[in-house]
Amino acid sequence: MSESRVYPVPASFSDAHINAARYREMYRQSIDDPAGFWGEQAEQFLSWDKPWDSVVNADLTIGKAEWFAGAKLNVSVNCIDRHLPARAGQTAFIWEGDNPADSKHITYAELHEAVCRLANVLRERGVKKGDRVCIYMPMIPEAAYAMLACARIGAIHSVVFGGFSPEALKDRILDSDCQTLITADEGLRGGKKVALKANADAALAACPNVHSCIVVQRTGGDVAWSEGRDLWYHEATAAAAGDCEPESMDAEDPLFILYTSGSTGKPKGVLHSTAGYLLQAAMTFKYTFDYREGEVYWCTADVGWVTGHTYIVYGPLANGAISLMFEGVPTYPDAGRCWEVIDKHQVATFYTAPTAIRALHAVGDEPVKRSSRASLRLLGSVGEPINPEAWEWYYRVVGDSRCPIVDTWWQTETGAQMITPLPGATDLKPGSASFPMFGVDLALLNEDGSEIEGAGAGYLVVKSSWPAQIRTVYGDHQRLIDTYFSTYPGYYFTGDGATRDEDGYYWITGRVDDVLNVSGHRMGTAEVESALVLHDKVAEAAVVGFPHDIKGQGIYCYVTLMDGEEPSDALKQELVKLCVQEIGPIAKPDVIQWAPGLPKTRSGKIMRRILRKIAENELGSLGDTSTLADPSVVDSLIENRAG
Ligand code: 6R9
Repeated sequence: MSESRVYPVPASFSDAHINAARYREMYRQSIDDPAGFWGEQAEQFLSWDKPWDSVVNADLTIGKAEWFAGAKLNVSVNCIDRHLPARAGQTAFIWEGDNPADSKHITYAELHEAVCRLANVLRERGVKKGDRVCIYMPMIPEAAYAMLACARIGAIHSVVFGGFSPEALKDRILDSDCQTLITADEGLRGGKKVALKANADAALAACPNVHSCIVVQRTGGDVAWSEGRDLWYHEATAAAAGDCEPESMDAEDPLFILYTSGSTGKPKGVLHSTAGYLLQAAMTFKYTFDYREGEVYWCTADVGWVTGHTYIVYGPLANGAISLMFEGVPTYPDAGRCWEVIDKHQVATFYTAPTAIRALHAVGDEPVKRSSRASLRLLGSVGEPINPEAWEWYYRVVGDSRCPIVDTWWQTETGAQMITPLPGATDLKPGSASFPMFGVDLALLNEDGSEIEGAGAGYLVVKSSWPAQIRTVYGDHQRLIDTYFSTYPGYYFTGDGATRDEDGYYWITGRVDDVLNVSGHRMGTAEVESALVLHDKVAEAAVVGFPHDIKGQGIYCYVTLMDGEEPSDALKQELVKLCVQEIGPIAKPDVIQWAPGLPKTRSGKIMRRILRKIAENELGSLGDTSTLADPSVVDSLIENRAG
């Protein structure tokens, strides 16, 4: 667990927004007096149309969180309009295209105009407050305009990752009954085109309620057209007014839905509301990244994930920051791309995922050393546990042993960072997300639900409400309660395990449920299993994760065929294709093992623990197999272990 090395706060951060004493004082206040603390933050960070009647009204036993009741505000005004007097000509977004020759700056004034025009187009198409709008986009500024245009008129956006398949897109559109889709002709990633409009057309064939599909022209490639339903973004926005009256929203009105994987069933539409989410996004952005006026900040996430929502769009813009948005991939045209971009745009803060760090580490130091990176001040990590080797490389080679690393733990459901070092306050331990953020009241629980005091290992839970807390699972409030608030009544259950060392540092050990983390992307084992059993030759499938050098976790599938069906390589390929088709390329299985039988208890429950051990090749520690209906199944699986 504990790494021996500790990296103290560097002298260059002695004037940081938050130092160690300030962290302790603010953290204490935030826990002892949440209403006082968050009330002050709310005045400092946001502009309100109407003040609140009460700061917080929450009850975790029923999953209820209500923040700033009675208050009114608009998110797009907070992210754009209020900055205009001082920053109209300042860059809001730097866009770096897939092709290194393509980049541009978008000022706050330009952002305002673009968002207003699109908001007007949406209104003209009949989109009103509370309507759901699906956004299926490449990483282009219009993706952010679309989110902010929804926020401006009070529509609820649901961004679906541009790498998802038509099938996955369709499911998400239908689940929240989105009636408007914003997409592009094609995306461009690593020099390859992604057929977004064609995917959208395939999805929309099964979505009769979608009345409008707004299409950004990104590549100019040929697309099919549905008259009446489809409209070109550039034509519609050119004809719309450049000013748009914002909708004054209640603090608790929904801002967005974002689908994420759980351990069972279909993806959950995590719903976030307006004020609490924006406040915590804004506060964590400023303090975690010690953001200074005028600095260039770069988060490499896709806007299809929560990190892109909170730390490319809402957190930075609420602070009037300069946020870099990157269309491409870290290895195109070569593995030096990120470091080149850092020099090109004088990036001060670089926030990425361990999977990218490991992949770039694997290529060696040369592509890094080609660049200067003198502008860098701070590095960040998010999405999965970062192994100490990757941490050390990131620190020494990328950051020249000069830049602290903030390893930020949080979730789609938490909305904003929950555990993180603060660069001016926290001595760093490689691999530890360290301490809770302001207002985050954590505990570690034993299996029986009792709290662990001091050092120990257990289930990570949150003890009291935080402003950016998930409000509901769209259309299924009971699922919110069942998933997060029932396992340990009175607590929010994260689904993660963690240890706490003698100094109080938290070390996240990973999911304790049937959720995989593949390259930082969450995926339920059940989702992959459902895709596999769609094949008519497949009788049953069980999917587990196994350690993967680059991806963190790989996907290992045990597949039982129907009686009389013969295993073959061709069939394996069909199954791989099926997963990609149903979910997307991120769900591509790494290993498929034919399993004539699966280890089951006498009540028919698959013993995943055993399947995990076999996939991990930890055959010495299979544990008790005597409760299995047929223990010999295990021997046969071991004998035929794949990969
Ligand atoms: C923001 C985001 C959430 C899950 C979470 C945990 C893992 C995220 C981490 C981390 C260790 C970190 N996770 N950050 N594990 N250290 N710094 O990633 O949201 O996609 O919902 O994933 O990711 O397992 O439960 P999301």
